Amino acid sequence: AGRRPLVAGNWKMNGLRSSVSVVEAVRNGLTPAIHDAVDVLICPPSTLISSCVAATYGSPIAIGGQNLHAKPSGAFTGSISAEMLADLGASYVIVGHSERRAYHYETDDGVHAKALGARRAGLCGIICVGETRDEREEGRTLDIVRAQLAIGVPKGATAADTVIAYEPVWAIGTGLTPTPTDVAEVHASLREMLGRLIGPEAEKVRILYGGSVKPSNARELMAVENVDGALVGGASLVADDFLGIVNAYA
Ligand code: G2H
Repeated sequence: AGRRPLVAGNWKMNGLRSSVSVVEAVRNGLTPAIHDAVDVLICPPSTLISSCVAATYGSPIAIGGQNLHAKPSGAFTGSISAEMLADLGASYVIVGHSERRAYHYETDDGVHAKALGARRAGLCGIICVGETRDEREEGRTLDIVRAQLAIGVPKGATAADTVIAYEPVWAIGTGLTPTPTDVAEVHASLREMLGRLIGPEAEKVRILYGGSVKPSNARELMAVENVDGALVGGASLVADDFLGIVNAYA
């Protein structure tokens, strides 16, 4: 459906100022031909957004946040709004990553509010969904991810303001990945659910796969129907690994 692949790095809580050199190395490793074929995004910790934006100035690499508060401003000590991320030059923000859901008790309603916040500030929200190992073993994967999508995705979402990321919780940081057949099944079901939620626009929305994506498995995952890119954690911390994955999608 002519969806442009997106490869997004999620640094999680990793990186000091010296890590901006990784962004510089990624920038230097990307050719115009790669940029023609794939969108590249790096989501460093909030503390590094400014310096990463500066390090990618004039390049098509986008910089994003990993989380946001749903409100634009107010008495919310320690929180960062979409407006603040946008003000720094971020253009994307990850919403409802499983680690936020697990360790910070984020709910699907909270994800919905944050996705609205991202849109309000002109950011593209990457809404994450995924089942736990128990849910998969109980055969509830599709029910779980479809419900997360139905509640999380705001009405009127478009391909410009929304990306979906399917991240099976049991595959995150574990080295385990679902089979291409499993990924295809989930992504097709998410696409179908998106169609119910937002109509024909669903065909344009990118659905990323995330969870232990590495240079060695990126090509196989990217060949799966309805996989429109990758959300990369651990492997995005090493420039050569991240470049290897970007190359697989180019
Ligand atoms: C899933 C992924 C990136 P990793 O959390 O969001 O991390 O690639 O380390 O499994």
